[in-house]
Amino acid sequence: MRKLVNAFLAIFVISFLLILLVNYLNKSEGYSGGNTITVYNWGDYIDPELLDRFEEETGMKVIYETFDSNEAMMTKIQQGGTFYDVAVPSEYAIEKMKEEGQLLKVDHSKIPNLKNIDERFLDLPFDPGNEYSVPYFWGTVGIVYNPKLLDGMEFHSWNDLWNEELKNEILLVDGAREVIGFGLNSLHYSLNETDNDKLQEAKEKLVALQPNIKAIVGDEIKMLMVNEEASVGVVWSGDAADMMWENENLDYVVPEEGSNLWFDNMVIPKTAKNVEGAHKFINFMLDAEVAAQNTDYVGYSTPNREAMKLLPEETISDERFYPSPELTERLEVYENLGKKMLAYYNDLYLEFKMHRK
Ligand code: SPD
Repeated sequence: MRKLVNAFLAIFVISFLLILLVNYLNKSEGYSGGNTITVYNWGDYIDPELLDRFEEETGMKVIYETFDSNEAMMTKIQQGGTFYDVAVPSEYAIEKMKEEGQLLKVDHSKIPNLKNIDERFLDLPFDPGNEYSVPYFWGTVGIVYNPKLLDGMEFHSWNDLWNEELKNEILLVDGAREVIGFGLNSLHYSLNETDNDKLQEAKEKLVALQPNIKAIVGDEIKMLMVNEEASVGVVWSGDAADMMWENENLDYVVPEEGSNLWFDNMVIPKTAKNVEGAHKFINFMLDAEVAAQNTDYVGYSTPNREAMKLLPEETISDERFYPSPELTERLEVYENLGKKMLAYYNDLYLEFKMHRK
């Protein structure tokens, strides 16, 4: 009898532990392997229908998690304990992750749709030969504004944000490089500035902007601008395009001093559990029709030449989102400034944030 009780107890304990393990793995840290892949992407950055379609077409299950800054994404992956199969960092983050040995090389033979990508977006300095990354979307940083709420006011320069009439009107995207970046741009300095005096000057200038800042926000910036709860926002271009689709009073401008040109690419973290599945997902996202549908949904600019052929002419000829060569001349790509300098940018950003009323 005692043997039977012991056997029963052992089965009970083992089953309980198994349930705990499965729950833990399925929870939030990206469980993949077998027939599952885990994708780690920016918020509001994919048409959810495409995830369903990928699952239907491949029979795989997608676990999908989001982040709101490169810094948050890199910290999470670096801390370990995550098993993301695909992540979507921006250029300077890709360079840093590569340097730190956090990425696997992508196998181009498993991504035949790479041929759909326009050559302008391949072989860029942050990843020569696209050994570790494959283009997803690209864009700029600029000012979205609502002339209807601002008596027809227009924006041409970053310095227009300091206008006293804009008290408590401005929303800022919550990103250290973006905010310190436009502070630097407003002073005609480089977005990759490392000179301490210039960086301090930019931070002080941003502190002086505080009375005009209504809030520093994440993806909710779109809802606030669309609902006309704020009249000005510093945003990524595709979010502006999405807002303008919802509210035709809005306009977007890349200021004359210049701004940031950024590239978000898909990568496979070293800790991936389903490398085969990751390649399948990347290849799927590069299909012309899929990329066109995704572009139409999220509003960002696509690097996919074949997808562009399927998009309405008014989308791809809109120079606010597909900038002309003259405008592109004034844009600058973030460089990987090294661990210490990136941490310094973050510190300056925190100091600026601490001056909130
Ligand atoms: N809501 C999706 C935002 C994605 C924007 N990525 C921009 C990265 C700029 N460094």
